[in-house]
Amino acid sequence: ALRQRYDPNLVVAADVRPPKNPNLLAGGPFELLDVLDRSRLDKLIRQYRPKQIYHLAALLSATAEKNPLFGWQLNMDGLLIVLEAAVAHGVAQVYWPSSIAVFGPDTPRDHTPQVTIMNPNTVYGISKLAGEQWCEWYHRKHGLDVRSLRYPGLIGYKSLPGGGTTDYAVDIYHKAVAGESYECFLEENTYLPMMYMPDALKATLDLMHAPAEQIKVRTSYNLGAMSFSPAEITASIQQHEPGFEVTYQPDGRQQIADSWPASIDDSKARQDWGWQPDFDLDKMTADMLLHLKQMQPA
Ligand code: AKB
Repeated sequence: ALRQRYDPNLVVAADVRPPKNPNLLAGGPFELLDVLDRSRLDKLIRQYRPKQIYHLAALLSATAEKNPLFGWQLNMDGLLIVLEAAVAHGVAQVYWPSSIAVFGPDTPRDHTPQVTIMNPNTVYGISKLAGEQWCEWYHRKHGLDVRSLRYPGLIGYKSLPGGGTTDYAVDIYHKAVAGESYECFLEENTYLPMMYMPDALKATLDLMHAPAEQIKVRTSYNLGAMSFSPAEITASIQQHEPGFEVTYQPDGRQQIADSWPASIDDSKARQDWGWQPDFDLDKMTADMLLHLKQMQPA
């Protein structure tokens, strides 16, 4: 998305291993970078002199529960290393995603407000909540223009599921297109806040390009688009694939999902910088199925 908006040669992609997506290699500069390696990050910042850093590296909820200490180290130290480097090198802006995982079992589940009881009970959620407070601190103490969104479950056709609790809603489309049935790891009536990737990209770029005086929340903004259950996404897919079947075998991820909001009040993002999603469940389903079918080997 950034390479479509800017000169692609000025957008440096970085990851800890070479990307599977060939566009990242062909579309502009790519650098191998472990975000925990401060000296390499310093070297790359000196080399490319970026104006903005989008720092996305993290372990997601289900993976971090299995590997808690590394989850904490990557999610927390990774953020602090980027914030410190941005201040040291005068990088103008930092983007860092938070998540609905900052909320916990004591949080009101429906239309979860921007400011409410948090008490997350996953390693990932604890790291995201602490990260939000660090972002606010770097803004207040160092004047760093760091901005953040609490992403709901993100659904896209370009990347495969990556260890999240909301990932069933990505996997299910792949199975439907492959003509297979799907065994869902959440119960059929578990509602979670979700968003289609084009909306997430739009929100991220809109937030980053909004005038600084409009950004009133320096922890992280609630962000919503839709809320659905496994039964509802199944029904949406069945409108296109009537023979598609789903069975339910909840595992440890059910507990994580039960501790998160079912829907989000994002009125602050709408007021402050004009957030408005484009996709609902059925529109997303039509677009996902179309793209995944086009990507299938002939
Ligand atoms: C996850 O499920 O861990 C993520 C998230 C909601 O942050 N997709």
